[in-house]
Amino acid sequence: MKFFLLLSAIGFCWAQYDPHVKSGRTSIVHLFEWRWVDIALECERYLAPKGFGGVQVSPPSENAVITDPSRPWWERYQPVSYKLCTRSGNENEFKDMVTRCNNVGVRIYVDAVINHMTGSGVSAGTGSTCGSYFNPGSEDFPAVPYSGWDFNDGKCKTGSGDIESYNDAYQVRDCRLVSLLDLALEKDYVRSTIANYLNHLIDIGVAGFRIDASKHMWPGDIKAVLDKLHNLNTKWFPSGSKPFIYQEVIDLGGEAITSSEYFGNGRVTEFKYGAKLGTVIRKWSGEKMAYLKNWGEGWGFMPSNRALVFVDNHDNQRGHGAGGASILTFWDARLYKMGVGFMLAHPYGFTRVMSSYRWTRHFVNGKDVNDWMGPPNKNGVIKEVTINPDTTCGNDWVCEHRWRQIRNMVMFRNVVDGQPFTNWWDNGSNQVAFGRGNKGFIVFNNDDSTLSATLQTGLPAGTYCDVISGDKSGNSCTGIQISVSSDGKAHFSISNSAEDPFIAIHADSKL
Ligand code: AAO
Repeated sequence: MKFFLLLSAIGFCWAQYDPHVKSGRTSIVHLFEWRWVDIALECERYLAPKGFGGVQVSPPSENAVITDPSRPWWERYQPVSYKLCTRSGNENEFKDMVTRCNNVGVRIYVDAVINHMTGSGVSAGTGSTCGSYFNPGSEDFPAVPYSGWDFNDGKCKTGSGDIESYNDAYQVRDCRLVSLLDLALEKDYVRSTIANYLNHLIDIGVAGFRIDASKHMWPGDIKAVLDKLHNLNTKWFPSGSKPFIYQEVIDLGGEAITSSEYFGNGRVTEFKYGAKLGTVIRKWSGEKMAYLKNWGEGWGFMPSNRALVFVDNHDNQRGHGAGGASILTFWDARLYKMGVGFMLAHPYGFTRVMSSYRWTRHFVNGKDVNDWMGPPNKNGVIKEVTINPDTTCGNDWVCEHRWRQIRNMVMFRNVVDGQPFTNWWDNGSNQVAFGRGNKGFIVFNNDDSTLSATLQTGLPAGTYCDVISGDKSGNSCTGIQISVSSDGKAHFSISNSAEDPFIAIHADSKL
């Protein structure tokens, strides 16, 4: 029996649900559209010292260069080959990034675009990030190579060849997503070609994959590809480790396809999480923070150990994908910090922090017509992520992960890792608090009046620094100080007009 338990424990740790982050680290960050050289530096100068577990990088595979509109961010979701050659950098730069990040214990997860190639309407030629020829009209991608035989045209039954209804699982998997040429993943040649691409990345040292548009592939076809994958590179990972897999499936309910169909392959993105959390923190639809008491499975979310969670992602922060207007982003910084703070304090799911760039929004009838705008660039070349004297980023990189409140909550999550959800308190409205065993405690005031309460924190007696209003610095706090008495209780006072109306303390912020 004991032997069996040991085997199943190993089975879990070595499996596709495990992110393979360094022990004690619990979150990853999506460095959207960053160059590989900047990510390598960020791993060394910031992510490792601040306790981040890993980075999701933008698709590294060669893509079509889109000129109308001019170089949108979404051109990277239109592959023309699997050469590691994009605006973020070339193969040598990619390898250097993976090596340097792994050497400081920060993992790299690749956004793998394997459901499709470019849009059918993109013009043929060598307008690609590495100069490879391709012809969407004749479905010819010689740099892979793929030809007409490798696409799903025969299987799709809609008149347009595109997905016309999300209520029909066959259309969603066999037809084209917004006219993107749909690969025939039932073919062994296609499966092997994709597996070769992913194995190349695994051998370089990546720790896993976000599988883009997973909803648009049959779970069995994804499994057939995963079954061909190598174990992770033993230079950095225990032998027998499988790549971490998280599949992008948007399931807000009410469609033919559900997230649970994909659990066998790995984790799945839980899109209900950000949509609901945004609604609660914005206080829309009669929602209040008091209702978060049973957040997680209690809200109809997937099992925690299958969920990849986030407040916003690169799509829904600009109106693409799903979630709608409730999604919190850096544009609503005050509410956003509370949302990310709540996510990182709460035990549910494996957490991903978003790191964005600023663009010029222009709303016409409620829609941002500039939702396509690519990263900060000069003549199309992505700009360097510069670091200001106050540690924030320049050149229009937002770097939410460097905001004190978010960076410190990433550390909070590391400190409370494995501790139970405890000592919930609420005022029946939008003042709530909870602890994580005897390691951490967090209090929110999202009401229109001051919070003043003496609460059981579960923490040992002592003086703690609030990591939201400041940091612990030597033997003092740069922000608010909280005294926990010998019975574990502490008094909290949070004005509803505070810059950040929440307070968080943990074992490592104790003086
Ligand atoms: C671009 C152009 C297109 C052009 C195409 C080809 O914009 O006009 O036809 O090139 O030339 C990204 C961009 C796309 C871009 C594409 C390729 O977002 O605009 O197209 O690159 O360059 C669906 C998918 C999901 C996908 C999401 C955007 O299921 O997989 O659309 N996300 C990933 C990436 C994304 C990328 C791709 C996939 C493609 O993260 O960046 O696209 O590689 C429903 C469905 C969802 C569906 C949404 C949007 O959602 O459930 O599955 O997502 O619709 O179509 C309520 C519902 C909710 C519903 C939502 C919206 O909230 O509850 O379920 O409304 O209707």
